[in-house]
Amino acid sequence: MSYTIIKTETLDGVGLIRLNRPQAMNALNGALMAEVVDALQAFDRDPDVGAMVITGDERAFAAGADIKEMADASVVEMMLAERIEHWDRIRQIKKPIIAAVSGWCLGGGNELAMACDMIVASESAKFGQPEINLGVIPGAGGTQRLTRAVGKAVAMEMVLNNRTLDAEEALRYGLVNRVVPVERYLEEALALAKEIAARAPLAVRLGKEMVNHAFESFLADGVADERRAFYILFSTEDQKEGMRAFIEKRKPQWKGK
Ligand code: DAK
Repeated sequence: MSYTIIKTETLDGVGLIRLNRPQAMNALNGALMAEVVDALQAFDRDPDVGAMVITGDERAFAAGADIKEMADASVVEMMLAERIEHWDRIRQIKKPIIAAVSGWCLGGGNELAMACDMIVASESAKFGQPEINLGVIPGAGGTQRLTRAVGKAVAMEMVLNNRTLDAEEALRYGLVNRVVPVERYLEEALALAKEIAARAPLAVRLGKEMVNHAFESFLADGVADERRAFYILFSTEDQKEGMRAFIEKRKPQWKGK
């Protein structure tokens, strides 16, 4: 399969996926997400691949879902959009996925990193859930996985007040596995993936499944509730204003309705 937005290759038993929309800070539009999921599924089926790495570029892992794509969407359009299923499909991937993160890792970008099994961060990585600036909340597991990863106190600040974590804070709070100099973050993630890829495949598969089981008990309910809450915000004037203001590069005027 050839892709137009992502780049893929296989290195020493590791499937590498590079998000490649640098002009948009790797914002996750529907087409990009479809390619990511397709590549993950292909690597998951490939007997020569034991683990995967998803990365962006030095400036941005991904700056979130594509605001320009969803700014004018209605509740119904958001609910019916195929991109929603992409996130569920990522959860079905059986082999381990490591996110190699540098630069901005925001909104849906942070949710994609958290949907992976481990995160290797460069010293320049910055993690956040800035949806509140757009008049919405995280809609792809952000409120749920983030809270389990960093705890309630930090998650509340990130979700309600756009607190951004630098790489060292993210390490301290348990969001990432390790922090390395920017020149080495991808190399480090690939080396970690290669080590895991060389381990007993079935044990790795069940190990991943069981750790996620512990992490995700009751998560499905939370994600479903979060999704409904996310849709509801698309019926507010503040969502339209928040996203329009971003595109027009001005401060939003909140109305609380
Ligand atoms: N969407 C679309 N375009 C984006 C973008 C985004 N998220 N982030 C950046 N860009 C574009 C900018 O518009 C700009 O494009 P041009 O103006 O050049 O055409 C280009 O990338 C470069 O960005 P900047 O000029 O802004 O670059 P700076 O270095 O000044 O700032 C920044 C970098 C990352 C701090 C800034 O771009 C920024 O604040 N970006 C927005 C971050 C954000 O708000 N992210 C959250 C988006 S909402 C769901 C699944 C997922 C989601 C929801 C539901 N379901 C399954 C239900 C996720 C929602 C979100 O992620």
